[in-house]
Amino acid sequence: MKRLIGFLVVFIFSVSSMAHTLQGSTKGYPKKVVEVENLVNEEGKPTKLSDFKGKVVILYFGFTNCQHVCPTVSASLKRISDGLKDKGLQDKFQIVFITVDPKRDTSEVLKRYKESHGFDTFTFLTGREEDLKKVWKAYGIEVKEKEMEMKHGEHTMKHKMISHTPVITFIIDKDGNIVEDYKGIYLPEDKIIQDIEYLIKK
Ligand SMILES: [Cu+2]
Repeated sequence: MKRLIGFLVVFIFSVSSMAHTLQGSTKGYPKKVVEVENLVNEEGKPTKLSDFKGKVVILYFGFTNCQHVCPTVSASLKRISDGLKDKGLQDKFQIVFITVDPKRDTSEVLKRYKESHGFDTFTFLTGREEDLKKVWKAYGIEVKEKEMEMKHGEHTMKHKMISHTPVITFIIDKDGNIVEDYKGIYLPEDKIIQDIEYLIKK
């Protein structure tokens, strides 16, 4: 009887740890990540995605001057980060932001951005436009720059607007495979926390 109970406990435990299904879009995954070349982080230190091997990585693209989309995603990821920290998993994951605006998002700007928002579990990557273009393309991120005329009183000023589509957040497992993505601005935070906790413990 004892052996049977022991067996059942092990059985139920292994079934329950296997039972989690990733809740994002898994079509076309798992897929090995495309490595980034010649990028630096907010400290100006050369950084590659493989530096985070052994951790679950949340990868997304944006720019610090973005008015609506990126701040919404970043705030969501910060709450996800806090949720994972509450579970004691602060050393097991890494959030990676890659800029789509290398002209303005220098390491110094990114460092200030990181510190002023308390994004301590984030790293912010930038580099030369020619290197970033390859990365955007590999991840299907379309970046467009357009000039917009805006009226300020009697003056008309030209503003550079960057638009980036689609908004996509990639989840990368400990071995460097993209296993799923979440599209759109409003991330299902609880689901992502569950997915990442599962991938960390897997
Ligand atoms: Cu944005």
